[in-house]
Amino acid sequence: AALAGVVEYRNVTFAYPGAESPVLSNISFTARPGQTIAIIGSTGAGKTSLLSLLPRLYDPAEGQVLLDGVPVDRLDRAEITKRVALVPQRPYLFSGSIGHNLRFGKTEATDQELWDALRVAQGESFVREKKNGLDSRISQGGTNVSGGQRQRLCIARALVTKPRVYLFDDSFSALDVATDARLRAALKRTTSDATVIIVAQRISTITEADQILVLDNGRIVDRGTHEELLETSPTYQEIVES
Ligand code: TTP
Ligand code: MG
Repeated sequence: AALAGVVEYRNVTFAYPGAESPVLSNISFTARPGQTIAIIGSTGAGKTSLLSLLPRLYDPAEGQVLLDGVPVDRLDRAEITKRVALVPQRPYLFSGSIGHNLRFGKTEATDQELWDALRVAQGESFVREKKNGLDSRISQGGTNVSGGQRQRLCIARALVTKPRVYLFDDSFSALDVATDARLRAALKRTTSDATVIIVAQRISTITEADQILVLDNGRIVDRGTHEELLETSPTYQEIVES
């Protein structure tokens, strides 16, 4: 199918403009519809940089990033945006109503679609509790919502666009463990045929991933399921124990 959502990184090496050494070296992996791929690694390992190449915030120096078999530099940016939703590590809310913020990627979304997305993102109750619901105002930069509420609104915003591929950059870290678990269970149900790539800090967020990539200093040093990595990966064991 033309809009399947298969993501492939093929021998990708990337350095920021003007930097001497690459932040990503020889990255290869494939993420298919229905799969959850998790990326874990210490701060500065290159997780955010890795995600940024799919929506073409940057282009790699070597290798290729492909979406449904097509190198992304041959796709129109608008086309990528339609298929790929990135929830950034520091998600941005702008001054305006909650509804306005949730419709950022899809202006024609109905209120019902917004509530459906909020329900999955575990954001329904705090928005319902507000006197003006979806019309409640967010202040510039989202300073009048908590970090966890902001993360949930930005996850809902991604859900509204109904993409084929979700990129979550540390999107669950400001949530308590129980909310994190509920949110991911709901996500799994609604995005069961999408491709999901999750960058996470907490091991509990990713134990059920189909594949975990252990990133260290810009390289994938180990890969496997949680159980496999517990057996085989000293780097993973260190993260688990930390
Ligand atoms: P990141 O890709 O931001 O590392 P990370 O996402 O794994 O870290 P964290 O867990 O803290 O979110 O950075 C990798 C390297 O790239 C790091 O040395 C900083 C550098 N970098 C830039 O030079 N410019 C950028 O815009 C970014 C995002 C990172
Ligand atoms: Mg990061």
